[in-house]
Formats: sequence, structure tokens, C-alpha cells
Amino acid sequence: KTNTIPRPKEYGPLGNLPLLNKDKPIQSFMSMAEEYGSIFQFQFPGRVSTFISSASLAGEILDENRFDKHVGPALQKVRAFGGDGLFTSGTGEPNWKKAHNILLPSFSQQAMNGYHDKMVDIAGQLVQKWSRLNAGESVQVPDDMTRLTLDTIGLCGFNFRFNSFYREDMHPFVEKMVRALDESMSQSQRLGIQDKLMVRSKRQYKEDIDYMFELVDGLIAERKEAGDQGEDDLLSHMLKGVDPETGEGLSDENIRFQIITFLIAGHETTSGLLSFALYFLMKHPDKRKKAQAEVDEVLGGDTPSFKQVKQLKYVRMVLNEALRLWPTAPAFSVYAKEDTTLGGQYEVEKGDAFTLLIPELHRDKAAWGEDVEVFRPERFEDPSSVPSNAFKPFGNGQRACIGQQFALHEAVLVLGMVLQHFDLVDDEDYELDVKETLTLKPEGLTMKVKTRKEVSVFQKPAKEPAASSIEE
Ligand code: FDE
Repeated sequence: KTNTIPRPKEYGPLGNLPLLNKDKPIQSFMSMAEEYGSIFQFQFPGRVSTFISSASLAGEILDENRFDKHVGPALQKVRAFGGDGLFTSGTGEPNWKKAHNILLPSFSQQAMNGYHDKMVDIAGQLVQKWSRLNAGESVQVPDDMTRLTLDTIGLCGFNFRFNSFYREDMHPFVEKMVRALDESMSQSQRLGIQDKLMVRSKRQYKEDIDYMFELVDGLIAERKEAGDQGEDDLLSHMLKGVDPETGEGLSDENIRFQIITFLIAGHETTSGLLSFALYFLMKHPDKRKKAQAEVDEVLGGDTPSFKQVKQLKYVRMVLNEALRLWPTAPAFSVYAKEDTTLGGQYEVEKGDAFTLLIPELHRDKAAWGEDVEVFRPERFEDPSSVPSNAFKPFGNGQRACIGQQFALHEAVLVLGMVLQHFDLVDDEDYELDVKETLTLKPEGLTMKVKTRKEVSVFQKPAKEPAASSIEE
């Protein structure tokens, strides 16, 4: 009793391609899931993709005994600059496990304690910029969040200052990286013949990649020349680290790929997360006030300590709820390790790939209830009541996001500081437009930030010594 997986109607050699909004593929697939159900197939010219979006089917494809991460067509393209870095390598490639082992301690809670002051440094630059705006000026949220997250990963990762808050435009690295990501995504959607004709984009692509390699190789070379000055950042961990399993370190080439990976993964996703969280708080003043009450209680007028960040529970719930509705890394794929059956009715062959459509999984009514479209951070009040296999913003199992603690510590700190200092005003009646690159962000989000006067945050005495300690 095997069934065939539902599919939309096909258009000859183009397959289902005409049904796809190329600028918003994820949102197209979300509407298809509404129409065809929690498992459906999409025929690209020359290949088929199968999308999953219910918690029950997710429970199956997230079983690491049966399925493993698939480096699909889009990720294959990103390998042109991510190489065999953590994000774009297969679990079976030697450098995945080696780098995973070497880098895990750099993302532990203890390591976060070491990055905290650097994160505060950059968050402080954001708060300063916003407090110096004139009355009529509004904030370009995604731009400033990108400045913040790029500078944070640069400083914590490589002791490099992009100094994005001191420039009118983004650092050239951002422009080139965004264009290269864009091109790799377009390439994976183009027909073979179309792709061959894109001579100019391809030349640009190569230039962009060469620029990234040069900048990063320069960072590595400088550090090696200067020798170990006691830096405690990702780069020093990668240069010194030895994999306990193989006794080997990482090659310079692999370190380059890891740095590019962290710069991409560590800033686009986190800046999207912060932008969506600010969007939701701007649209929901009741939730913003609740978050501010917590911030006033925990922080008062202090610059947040490591320990205080851990106490901002509601702020963290707000971030989780933003990640539920708009997970900024919206999909990942797995392949079957052996022949198997899915949902008791679909036959699966070894090697078959499945893509988890995360924003749609996060709207599974069977798991979350009827009010899935409502922004309600209180769902995350009690961690044990979060439905299982229904919340996967950071991926799954051993291939889950290694930067999760990093991203969350940074995001809680920044959102906490913003709420401590500002009210968020929807001055332009912003209407959500979710832009897709490899990640999601609220395109063109602007807001006014009003310095808070009602709370005398700068007078309240510090509630505890500034020294931070590790809790978890
Ligand atoms: C990863 C990740 C994931 C998975 C993917 C797949 O599976 O394919 C996801 C979903 C994610 N990630 C998500 C996210 C979100 C956010 C906000 C983030 N993320 C952030 C971050 C930061 C950093 C630094 C990072 N991130 C990183 C990373 C890495 C390296 C990876 C890979 C891992 C392995 O090993 O595989 C990831 N991330 Fe993330």
C-alpha cells in the first residue's frame, strides 16, 4: 500500500517551475504546502524536491539513524566559497568531524562568557548611534542589525573590526558576500543553458569570491606572523586546536572556509532574527512593555553582565517566537541512509532527499494549536510544553547549528539593551515584506526609536556586582 507523494500540475519540460516565485521560493513552497499538504514534491527542470512540513513527518526525517544531512544543490553552489567548511560539508567528509570537534569548545557556554564584553562593545555602538538621532529620523532596522552582527562575529571570531557603524555603506565584504550568495542561489535555479549564458554574473561571482578569500587569507596570515598574543577567539582556537580523534589540526585552506562560513552563517541569520523580533515588538506594544518590565527589573540602568543576560527569560521567549514565525534559516535537507517507508505509506529509496520547510513546520496546527499565526511569546514559557519535532530553527542533531548559543546570547543582549533604552514606534505603518536570500529578513523595515524617559534607568543602582559568572 504505497502511495504517491502529491505534486502540483506540471508544465512540460519546465516541470513545476512556473509556479515558483523566484524571488520568494520559500514563501511559494509554504503556500504549496497549504494546498498540497505536509508532504509534496516539486519538479524542477531535471530534479525533484520533496518538502516536509508536519511535526509527525519531521519526527521521522530527523531520526539520525535513518537520515543524515544532505548537501543539496543550493549548498553545493555555496561550496564555491564555503568549501568544506562546517555548513557545506557532508557528515562523512573528514573535515566536518575534525572541525566540529575542534570548534565545539569555542561555542560552549563558557566560551560565551569570554565573548560577552566584545558583544557589549558592539551593542553599545548601536545604542549610541540610535540615541544620537534627531527627532524626525528613523532607523533602517535590517541595515543596522547587519552592521551589528557582522561586527560582532568579526570581533569575537577574528579580533577584526569591520567598524560598520562608522561607515555610510556596508563594509565591501558584505556587498560581495551578499552578491555571491545571491548568484549561487540563482545558479541553482537556472536551467543549464541559461546558466551558461550568464557570463557577466559569473565574472562578477569570481571577483567577489576572490575578494573574500583575499580578505580572510590576509587575516590568517597576519595572525600567524604576529604570533600568539593570547587572543581568545575562533581564529586562535582554529590555529591551535587539535582534533582529539585524529590528532590533527585544520589546514589554512580549511580555516579560510570556516571563517567565511562563520561570517555568513553568523551574521545574516542573526541580523534577520533581531530584525524580525524588533518588527514583532513594534507591532505588539503590549509584549514590548512586558519585555521592558523584565529588562527594567533585571538590568535597571546597568550595562548587562553575562549573568543578567541569562536572566532575561521573556526577551528570550520573544526571540523564540520570532524564530517560530520567521526562522531566518528557513530550510535544510536530509537524505535517507537506507531504503525505508515514510508516514507508513510512502516508499523511500536510499539516497532520496527531503527538505524540511521550517516556517511551515512552525505553523503545524496539530502541534501548536489553531493560533499559529499569532505572535505569542508565552508559548515558550514552559520549555516542556514546546511540541516535539515542531520547533527546529537551529536544525537538528549533530548537524544542528554550532552557533546557537552564540546567536542567542548576542540577540538577547542586544534586544535587552535596545528595550532598556528605547520605545519602538511604527511611524510608517510598515507592512511586512519577507525578503529571501539564503536567509529571510523583513525587507525595508523602518521604525522610530524614542529614548525612554518614563523609566529613570540611569539612576537605579546596580543590583549586583558587575562581575559575571557562569550559570548553565
Ligand atoms: C548550522 C545551522 C543550521 C543547520 C543547517 C543544516 O542542517 O543544513 C541551521 C538551521 C542554523 N544553523 C540556523 C541558525 C539560525 C541562526 C540565528 C544561526 N544559525 C546563527 C549562527 C551563528 C553562527 C556562527 C552559526 N549559526 C554557525 C553555523 C554553522 C557553522 C553551522 C553548520 C554546523 C554543522 O556542523 O553542520 C550552522 N550554523 Fe547556524
